[in-house]
Order: sequence, then structure tokens, then C-alpha cells
Amino acid sequence: MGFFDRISEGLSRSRDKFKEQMNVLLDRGPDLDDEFWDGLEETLILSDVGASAASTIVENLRDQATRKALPDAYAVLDLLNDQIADTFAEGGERVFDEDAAIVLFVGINGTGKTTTVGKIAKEATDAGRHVLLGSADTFRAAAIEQLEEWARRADVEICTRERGSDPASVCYDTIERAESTGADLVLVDTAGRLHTSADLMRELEKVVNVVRKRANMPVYTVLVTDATTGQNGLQQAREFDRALDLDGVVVTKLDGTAKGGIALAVSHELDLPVLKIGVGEGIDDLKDFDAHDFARALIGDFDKRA
Ligand SMILES: Nc1nc2c(ncn2[C@@H]2O[C@H](COP(=O)(O)OP(=O)(O)O)[C@@H](O)[C@H]2O)c(=O)[nH]1
Ligand SMILES: [Mg+2]
Repeated sequence: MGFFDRISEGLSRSRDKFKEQMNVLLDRGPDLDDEFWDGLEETLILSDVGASAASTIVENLRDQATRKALPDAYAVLDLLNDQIADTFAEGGERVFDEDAAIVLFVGINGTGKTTTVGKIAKEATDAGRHVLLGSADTFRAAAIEQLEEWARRADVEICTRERGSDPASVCYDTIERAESTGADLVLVDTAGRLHTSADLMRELEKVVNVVRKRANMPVYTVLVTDATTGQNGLQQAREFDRALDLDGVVVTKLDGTAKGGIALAVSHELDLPVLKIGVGEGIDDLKDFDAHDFARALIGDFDKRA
């Protein structure tokens, strides 16, 4: 199944909600008046795309409506998919597709970090890359075992230390191992919970700094965010970006949520490219991100003229 089919089903509730709202709005008639523009913005916000992306989308559509002298709301809605796609941050191909790199996966507990590391390990190995995993989530023994299990499934090597070890030391070992074995993609799983959120950020900052100092390859920090958390995810993303200066985001659990718009909220507001998306719990349930398909899955098409 391709990208569109996989997320289309997951986002069907988002799409239904959006259509319903738009139909209410269009019942007044297709005039391009303030009520339409405000209603469109509100409907986008209700789709969880965030206030910042919603306002950018509406501003750009208003601009185009004037410049192209668009006749009515339907002509505007024809441009909505493209406009949504354009509102995603671009770039990020270098993180997984190019030369050697160390990628640190961060995010709160349960978002899918460990699972995502496993999926990416498999995908990259299949593509012929030499992958090494590092388990810097040393807070819980179960977290180390979970990553070891993914390493077995993906058939890649893994660096670990016992529970309670300093995560920065694990990273140090992992980099040394990568250098001695010639691994060209190092994926590091990190903790998503410590005693407090401030402790977590401090620890992750330290880990990232150590890795950046020690590594001879580019280091990227990638936030794993769970689409089912809606706007909480945006708040978390801000906090992680502030502390760690993120390079991109992986959005998980797009297979079963009405809140898929959060992908756009995070990408636009924090200028973070969506690198991959998670569409299930299995090792192959990872897809490349396509902004146009995503927009189509999120809001659908408006072909019915009243
Ligand atoms: N439906 C679905 N579940 C996922 C996805 N990614 C991860 N999960 C599940 O989310 C739960 C937490 O995942 P885990 O990788 O342990 O999260 P972590 O705490 O961030 O490392 C597990 O039950 C995973 O199977 C996804 O894309 N779709
Ligand atoms: Mg984990």
C-alpha cells in the first residue's frame, strides 16, 4: 500500500470533520467575504493544523484570490490542497538519504521513538546502508531490551550499557563502535521520561552536546511526535526545539487518528521538515512523507459545486 492509502484511512475522521465544517460554511453561498475567510481559518484550526499554519494558509489564499481574481469560494478551495502542501517546511532529505550521519531520536515517552528507530534501521539496511543502533534510554531496563529486540528484527548491531548508565557514555561508545566498524548510519534512541521534564531536557542537551563534539559525521536531532496527542504535541515540540535545536520530525500513529493536522502545525510553526511517518506498529509501517498526498488525505477534494 502506498503513502496515500495508508494515511487516507487513518485521516478519514479528520477529513469528514473538515468537509462537514466547510459544508456548513458554504451553505451561506460561495461569496469571498470576511465571513468565508474567517470560517475557513477556523475550520483549519479545528483540523489541528495550528493557528500559525491556518493563518498563513488563509493569508496566501486571500492573496491569490485577489491576484487571480478568483470568482468564488470553490475556486479558492481548488487551491487549498496545494496551499496546505506548501505550508510544510521543506528539506531534511540529508538526514536519512545522504552520507554518513548520526541521528538522535527524542520525544516524550510512548510517542514511538524506539519503534521508529527499529523501522528506520530496517529500511536503511534494506537500502544497503551499514546501520548501528545506540540505546541511550538507560532509565528503564525494558527500554534497552525493547531496542535490542528491534535490532534483532532489523538485523543490525546495537551498542548498550546497563540500566542507569550515563546516556552520554553510551553515545560515546556507540560513536567509537561506528568508527571501528564503518557504520554509516547511527540511530540513537533516547529516554522520554526522567524525574521531571527539566531533568529530561538537561540530560538530552548534554547527550546532544557530547555527540556533536565527539562525532566526525553530521549529527541530527529528530523529534518523534505522536499524531494522536493533538495540540499537546505542538507544545512538546516547542520545548524540545528550544532545548535541542531540532532538524526534523517523524510523525507516528497516523494510521488511526483524527488529529493528523498536528503534523502541519509542528512542521510549519517550528520550520521542521517531516522526515518519515509511522502508519502502524510493524517494522514495515514507515513511509516517506509526501506533502501533497498528506494534504489530500487530510482535507479531501472539493469537487461538488452547490
Ligand atoms: N498504531 C501505531 N502505533 C505505533 C506507531 N509507532 C509506535 N506505535 C506504538 O506506540 C507504542 C509506544 O512505542 P515506543 O516505540 O515504545 O515509544 P517510545 O516510548 O517513544 O520509545 C508501542 O505500542 C508501539 O507499537 C505507529 O506508527 N502506529
Ligand atoms: Mg522507547
